[in-house]
Amino acid sequence: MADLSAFPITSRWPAKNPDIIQLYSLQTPNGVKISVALEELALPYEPHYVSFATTDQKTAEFVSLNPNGRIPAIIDPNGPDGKPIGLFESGAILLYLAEKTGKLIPADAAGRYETIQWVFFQMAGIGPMFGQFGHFYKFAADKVANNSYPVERYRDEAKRLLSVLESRLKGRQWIMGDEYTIADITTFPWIRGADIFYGGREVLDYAKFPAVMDWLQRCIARPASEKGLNIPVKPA
Ligand SMILES: N[C@@H](CCC(=O)N[C@@H](CS)C(=O)NCC(=O)O)C(=O)O
Repeated sequence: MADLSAFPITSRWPAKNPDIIQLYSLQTPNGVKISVALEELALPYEPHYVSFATTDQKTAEFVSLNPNGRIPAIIDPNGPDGKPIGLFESGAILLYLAEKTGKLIPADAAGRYETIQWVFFQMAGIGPMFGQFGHFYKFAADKVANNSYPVERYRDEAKRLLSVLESRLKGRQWIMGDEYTIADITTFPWIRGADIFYGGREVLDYAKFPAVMDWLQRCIARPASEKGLNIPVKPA
């Protein structure tokens, strides 16, 4: 049985089965990327619920794994050289899982880098810009009631990024063409999230991006991806 005692996070979230991947997460756009990937890969894993209501993500135990105090994070007891590895940053975790299994990423070098390029496009563009849009449009709307600039700034940038994605997806089934990859998995939860968490469908003109909308439905229609969107479940 793997010994995870070197990871203080396991004292707050004990591993029932320390031989499988431990996931520390919540059903947010960044969090579900990892449960979606793990479900698609059919890898055994143990999800742990990190509650924002009790700021679990800022506790000493959580920060010992991710000094940035944000979900998602994982421990893989069977990391490189068979040793346990802890990882944070959703893009890094997705790349790790894809390389570990040789799945969800093309085998050829050019396709691999092209996929990584689109993963970075989400990580550096869609995630931060959509996140700021959601902040000002929904969560801090009262703080900018007298200043329309923050919402306009991030709304327009989010729409610009959607138009880049629209061009890429026109005539393609997935971001990388015929293969469903970590580029899709890192991106679709954000497009879905801006609608269901921020109520941004109209203000972001979703109807003007039909290729993105059709692709989003294809992503969600995948049984493993759909399952991953609902993990981790809040403990009773
Ligand atoms: N770049 C990071 C961003 C992680 C992130 O912002 N996670 C959010 C949830 S989607 C979070 O933990 N927020 C809680 C907080 O900021 O305290 C990643 O992709 O893993």
